[in-house]
Amino acid sequence: MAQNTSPSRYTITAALPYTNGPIHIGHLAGVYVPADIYSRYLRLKGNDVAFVCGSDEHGVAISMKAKKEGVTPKEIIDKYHGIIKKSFADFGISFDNYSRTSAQVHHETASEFFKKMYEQGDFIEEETEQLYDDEANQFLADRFVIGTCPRCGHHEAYGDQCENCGSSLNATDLIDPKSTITGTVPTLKKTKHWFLPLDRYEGFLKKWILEGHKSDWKPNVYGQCKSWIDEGLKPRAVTRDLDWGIPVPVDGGEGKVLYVWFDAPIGYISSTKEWAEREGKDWEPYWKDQSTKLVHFIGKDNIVFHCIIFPSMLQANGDYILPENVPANEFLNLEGNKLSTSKNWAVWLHEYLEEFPDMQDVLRYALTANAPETKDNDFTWKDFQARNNNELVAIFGNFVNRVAVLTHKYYDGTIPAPGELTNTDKETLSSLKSYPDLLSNSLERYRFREGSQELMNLARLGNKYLADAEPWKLIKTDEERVKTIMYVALQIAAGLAILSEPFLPFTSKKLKGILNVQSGKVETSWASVSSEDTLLPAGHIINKSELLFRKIEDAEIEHQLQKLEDTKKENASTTNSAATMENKIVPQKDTITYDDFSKLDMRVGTIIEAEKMPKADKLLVLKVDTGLDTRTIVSGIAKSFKPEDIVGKKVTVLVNLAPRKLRGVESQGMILMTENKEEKLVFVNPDADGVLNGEVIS
Ligand code: B3M
Ligand code: ZN
Repeated sequence: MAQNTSPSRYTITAALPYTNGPIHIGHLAGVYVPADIYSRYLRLKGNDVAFVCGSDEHGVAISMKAKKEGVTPKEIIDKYHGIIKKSFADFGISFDNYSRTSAQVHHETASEFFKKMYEQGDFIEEETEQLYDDEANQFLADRFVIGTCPRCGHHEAYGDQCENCGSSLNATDLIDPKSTITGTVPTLKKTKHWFLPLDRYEGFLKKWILEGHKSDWKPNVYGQCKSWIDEGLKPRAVTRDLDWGIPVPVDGGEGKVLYVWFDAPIGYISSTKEWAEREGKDWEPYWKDQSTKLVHFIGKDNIVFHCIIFPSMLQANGDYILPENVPANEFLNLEGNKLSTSKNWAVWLHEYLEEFPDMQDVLRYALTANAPETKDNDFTWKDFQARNNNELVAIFGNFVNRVAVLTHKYYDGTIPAPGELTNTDKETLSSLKSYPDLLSNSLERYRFREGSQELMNLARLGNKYLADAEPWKLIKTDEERVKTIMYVALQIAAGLAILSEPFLPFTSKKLKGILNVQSGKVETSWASVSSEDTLLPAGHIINKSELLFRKIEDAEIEHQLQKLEDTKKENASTTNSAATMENKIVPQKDTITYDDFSKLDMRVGTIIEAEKMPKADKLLVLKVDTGLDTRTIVSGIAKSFKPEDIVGKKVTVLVNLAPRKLRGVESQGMILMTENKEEKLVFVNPDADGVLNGEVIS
């Protein structure tokens, strides 16, 4: 299990966030905290690490946001680049470089990359028909078209996806498409694009992923890759008709830009270049030396881009390395619901820090301890409070505080020389020495959650050691023994200071300050914790204790839950008023008395026969068993139901409506209907099985 590998060169990337909004706990938990833990850990082990990221500033998401806010895309990216970059710094995400895809170095790098592939004949060119807005004089990217979903009939499906039924669509499939820019009906216009023929890379991908990474990639990642490859890969367009992005740098590319998913991953390379330039290093070994380990940290929705498309691009280009691993996470939910920027269902990092100042590590810890590594997971404020109060405060903080306070109380802060070690002392110290390997074992397998629990186990070891030894009692009877106990406890505290750094960087720094082991003073590498030499020698003087963590009160948690409740209410009222505005909700009618109501005789019935009314496309003639009798009812539901589908359905019937003739057939009652969210008619259905026909509805 010991990972005594010699230092290596690593290029660690974290997905480039879109600059169309601030970032929230989902981003942190899924990508940036694990990437940061991993990078910090690798550095502590003496590896050569380039941990790079940057803002993803192209693509339709940005132009849409700009249109919505009535500003330029540049204003949008500048605003959110600033906010996002600050959040990362505030939470201690230790990027070696945080760049942006609007940077010149990136435009150049991405253009060169495209040009090289173009010249090598790696693309196919194809003319296709795309939707065009004649009034706005532009082609319509998928998200700029809405229309009716051909699968489910939802009226507001986007050109690339229907959010109602989840189907992925082509803009040209939409029924009654409309441009969201001008509201006009788009026309079809021919346009030329460059495609990356992914089918050419099938053999390479099969060998590299399906044969090469079956056992070391996470099952969710491997599984997604496998199903993409098994389905057969098709050419993907890598250019778009848009005015925001990196201009297509070849003949015929005027007015077109690189597809955002073509340029964004190249952003990792540009960010590395920017960093190397600043540090006086050579960027190339980080991307081209076969011994370099490239690891991409991403969320599960980005798997295909990082495991199939970008590697094919790297492979085509020629001399790049491929990722060694892509430890994608699943999604984090918040209090049982999907995180959503548009619904404001999120804990925004900048807001969190206003309410829990200086408590970055608590969030980092809670998100890691509950990370969505193997399945989607739920963040709850109660769990956050429990992780803090029961683990960070009660175990980690309590232990460290006792050690520091007692060392000052008994020895004015000087570490005492130990006497003879008991078996328990020896076992405790040897257990401490096993922690670097234990943690490495978790971290090298990208099990950050498990790692965070191992770290807490080390704090538990210390806490239990002190609680069992009770130096505060023993000091009255056996001062010599207390020296040994405190000596042992201090070593554990030092071990915690070092090993907690990847997980809790702010706490680690504070604790190193308390123990007076800031860099250079004593050895604080990962390996030092398991070495034969003691971490804190007798005679070393420590500083005064400071509290590492504070308890979180119930009222604080209730306040957060209340905020979420308010969000829910706001969302409900905006959807309601939006629906009323679109005339979906009919205004309430005049008040009636109970007597008026009680005149309605509504019963449960069953449709026993149904047929189309000849020459009427809206009407069905039904025979309904009402429990009282079997009667004929003519119902205007033919557009929503086929006769054969509704025989046997339980329905609600207004039985004492005065009979009237419709197309010569007497209708003796009325079936109650409503509309579902696709504006399709549905029965008002007595849903209890076994309700008898004729049962009165009240
Ligand atoms: N910006 C998508 C996302 O934020 C995209 C990632 C790019 S990584 C090269 O999910
Ligand atoms: Zn649909």
